[in-house]
Amino acid sequence: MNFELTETQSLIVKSAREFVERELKPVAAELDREGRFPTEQLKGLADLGLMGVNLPAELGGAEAGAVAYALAMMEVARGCASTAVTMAVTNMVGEVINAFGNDEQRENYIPRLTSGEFLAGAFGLSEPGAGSDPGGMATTAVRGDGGFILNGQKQWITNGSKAGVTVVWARTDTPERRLGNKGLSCFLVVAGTPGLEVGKHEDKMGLRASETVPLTFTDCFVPESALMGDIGAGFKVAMMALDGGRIGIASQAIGIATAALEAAIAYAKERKQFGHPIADFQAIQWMIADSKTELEAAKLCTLRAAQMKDKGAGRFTREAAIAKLFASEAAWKICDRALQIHGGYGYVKDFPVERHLRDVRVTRIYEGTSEIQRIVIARSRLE
Ligand code: COS
Repeated sequence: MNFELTETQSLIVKSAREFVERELKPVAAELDREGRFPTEQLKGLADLGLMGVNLPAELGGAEAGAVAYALAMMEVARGCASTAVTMAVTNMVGEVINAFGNDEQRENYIPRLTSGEFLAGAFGLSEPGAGSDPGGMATTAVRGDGGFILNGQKQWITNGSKAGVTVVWARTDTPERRLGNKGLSCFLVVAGTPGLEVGKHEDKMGLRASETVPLTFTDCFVPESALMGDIGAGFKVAMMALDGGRIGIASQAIGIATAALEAAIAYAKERKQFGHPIADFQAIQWMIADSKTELEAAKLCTLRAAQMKDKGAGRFTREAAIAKLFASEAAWKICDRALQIHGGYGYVKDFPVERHLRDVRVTRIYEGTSEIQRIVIARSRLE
């Protein structure tokens, strides 16, 4: 086991941290307040190679690996959680195309995602009636002349209207012979394709500068070349992409919690009650100690899963689920304690912890709820 960072990993962390201090932290509260998509900031991330951290250099990626990606995500989320989720989904889309796309798809899409020509990518798996159970989705792709015709609706799509390309899952089995999760296939749908309509922006509790929309497909024709991977193999593509995605969300949760803990420590040193900074009181010290301990444990779980991914020695499904479950649940508690340390000031928008608490909540839900992570972990022990 090696806890030292490589030169490349250190460089990625350093450039992400500098960017966050200079470009993200100063504007994060404003982006949240105005619900403004971080267009300029994303271009800055692309210039640093952070829109394709674990993608090949020949396709414009940083080729720095999954550990470097997790560390970069922690830094970016420490500055602005909304920008971080936009970056996370774009990296995930680049990686899924790299892993499952053919050469033409890789060369067509990945350089545009990594360079920032495409502001973002999107991942179209969930539906109004299929969240935790993607095998029950209803969107269909029926073979037509020279391609497929998509019909259906996708829900909770991060970057939905901003994405140059969206990975869309649809049923390619027939109504007469439904095949459950073996009846799904995967398509690359470019922005502006006729029949693809973006719905109303969700008015979310947190991550308000990120975009979440439904997408509707009405007789939406995509050419044969849009099919990614084999017919019927889409479920496994989604699961494998989510294994990596969950490391990203664990890292996002850690970044948000780090910012909350930093804010709590600064406030505790400054705020005086009973003639002392509240940091002198053991009740506050214990909260800080518990938060720091949980944060370090979350980082270890997350970097272990990322290291397994980097080694490429097989599935890291359970480790990614452990990281996502532990980091998101711990981050929620850390943000709550940070708010508690701020007292009444934590409950108003003048201090950042209120935003951190709102932002972190969804990490226990998206890319697989905590309950789904527990299923994945338990199954891996019981099988
Ligand atoms: N990597 C590779 N293959 C995987 C896999 C993974 N991570 N997870 C499952 N598979 C394979 C299984 O090995 C199985 O293959 P075989 O049929 O060849 O044996 C197949 O996929 C079906 O797996 P399983 O029976 O476990 O599927 P379930 O329908 O029971 O679903 C869970 C399993 C619940 C884990 C899955 O549906 C899930 O992760 N749901 C949450 C989805 C999610 O995160 N949604 C949020 C969307 S993004 S906001």
